[in-house]
This record gives sequence, structure tokens and C-alpha cells, in this order.
Amino acid sequence: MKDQVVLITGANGQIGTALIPGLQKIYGETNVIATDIRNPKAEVSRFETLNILNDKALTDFIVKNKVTQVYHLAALLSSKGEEDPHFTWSLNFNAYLKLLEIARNNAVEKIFFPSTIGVYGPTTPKINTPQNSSFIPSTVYGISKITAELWNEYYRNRYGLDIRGMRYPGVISHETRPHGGTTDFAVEIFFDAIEKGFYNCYLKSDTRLPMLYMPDVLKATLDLMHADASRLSTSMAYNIFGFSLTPNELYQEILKYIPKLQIDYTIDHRQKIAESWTETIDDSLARNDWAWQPKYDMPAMVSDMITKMKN
Ligand code: AKB
Repeated sequence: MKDQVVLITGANGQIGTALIPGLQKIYGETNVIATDIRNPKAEVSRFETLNILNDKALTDFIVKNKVTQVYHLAALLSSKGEEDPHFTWSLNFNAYLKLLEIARNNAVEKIFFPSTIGVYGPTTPKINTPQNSSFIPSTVYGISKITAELWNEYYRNRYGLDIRGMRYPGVISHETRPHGGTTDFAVEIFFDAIEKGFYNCYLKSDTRLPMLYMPDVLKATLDLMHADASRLSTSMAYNIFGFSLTPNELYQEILKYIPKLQIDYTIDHRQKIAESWTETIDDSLARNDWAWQPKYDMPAMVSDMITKMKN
């Protein structure tokens, strides 16, 4: 096997920050190039500034570094994406379509595409959401991701490009605060619990959303990227699911460790987005195709988060 050179776009975000060490372990530190438009907060052994909206810079980067794999994490999330829908479309979709074209013309072997539960909408069944269903998303984030999923399938069928996608639920992690999402409360509450003993939640206490803890996110992402291609029945994006929770259920669980934690609720525009998404997800296709199996339920996640954050 020839040496792999892995490009991560949007590497400073919640998932990129956590994914870099795992990829470095597999491919070697110098073969993993983390990129973003901003400098990283913590030191990364190989980091370069890259604006994915600049087609020429992206092409030159891929050619110069002989990139063989791309983890394309650069995107604006559901809430932030609503501030400027046309810019969000350019970043989340136009830049991605360009990347697919650059990839197929420059011997990129594999692409990882993060999709989202944001592709679901008010017409999607809320319980046990099927892999294929009615997806009419209400945010530009969701529209850009479901459109990109269709192009993934097209590029695989027409050009044989190996694209692997996954619909992330809300991701909970302690490495960094997420930014611009609707599920951010499930991380913010831990940071604010430890730093202030108080959390002001922007969703109603009984809003149920699907979630996944970061160790399971990393395992799922790397397992999918290393699965035997002949076993993968979709290039769009696999449903995956860990557990679901409401802000109140999460608060009650954290109280077991931080009994003084107080919570208040000031509902904002994100409530409407959350209500358009689903509660539980049928991820049987991922389980059948590449043996996906989550390790963490809600109590195990909370216990691990508190331990790691207190350390
Ligand atoms: C968001 O809330 O926008 C993201 C997501 C579920 O994709 N965390």
C-alpha cells in the first residue's frame, strides 16, 4: 500500500480536534495535515491555513501534498448557518462539490463526508427514523447536507469515487466547546456546570434529541473509513445513533455528580430547529454493513465526561 496523506478540512472544530490524534496514530504524524481558516488553539504537529472557498488554493494543496484521503469537516452548523443562508450554501455545498471534482481529477482515493440529523425535517418520522425517508429539512445546513449526500451517490456511481458518509447526531465531547449548532447545549451544560455551577438552556426542558459521545463518534468514523468497500451499500451517509436525551434528563444525570448545579431556560430560535429533527434513529444499515455498535449510553457518557473534565 502506498503512503497515505490525509487532509482534514475544518480541523479546528469539535470533531476535527478530537479526530487528529486517532488519524496520526494510524497514518503517522507527518502524513496527517490539519487545515482550517483560523489557527488552532492547541499545537498540532502539521497544520496549514486553507480556505476551502478558494478553488485554486484547494487544488494546489491537494496536488502539492499528493493527498490520498480527505476528511471534509469544514461547514457551518444548523444555527450559525441561518445567519447568511447563501454564504452557508457556498461553504457547505459549492465548496464540497468542487472538492469532489478536484478529488476525482487528482487521484484522491477516499473521502469522508460528515452529514447530520439536520437532513431530517418535519415530515421525517421522529421515532426510529429510517435510513431512507422523507427528508425535507428546514435549515440551509440540512438542505446543503442532503444535497451533498445525493452527489456522493452520483460521484460513486458515475466516477467510482470512494466516498463514505455518516449522519452525525448531536456530538458530546469535552475537548472543545462546539459552536453554531442546535445540539450545543449538551456540551455547554458540562462546561458551565464546572465553570459556573449554572446553565441557561436555550431549548425547552423536554426537547428530545439523538446524541453520540465522542469516543463512539471517532470509532464510527474510523471504522467506516476502514471498512471493506464492497460491504458498503450507500455512499450518501449512514444513520448512526447512540442515545437520546432531553435537557432535563441530562441535567438530572449531571446533578448526581454536581449537586449544586442550577438550570434555567431561555428559549430561542433553536427550539424550532430542534423540533424539526427526530428523537431516535434506526441505524441498522450501519450495524449490518460495517458492524457499527455504540459503547456509551447516557449515564456512561455523563460519568466519563465529568471524570475527564474534572481532570
Ligand atoms: C447541529 O446542532 O447543527 C449539529 C448537528 C446535529 O449536525 N450538532
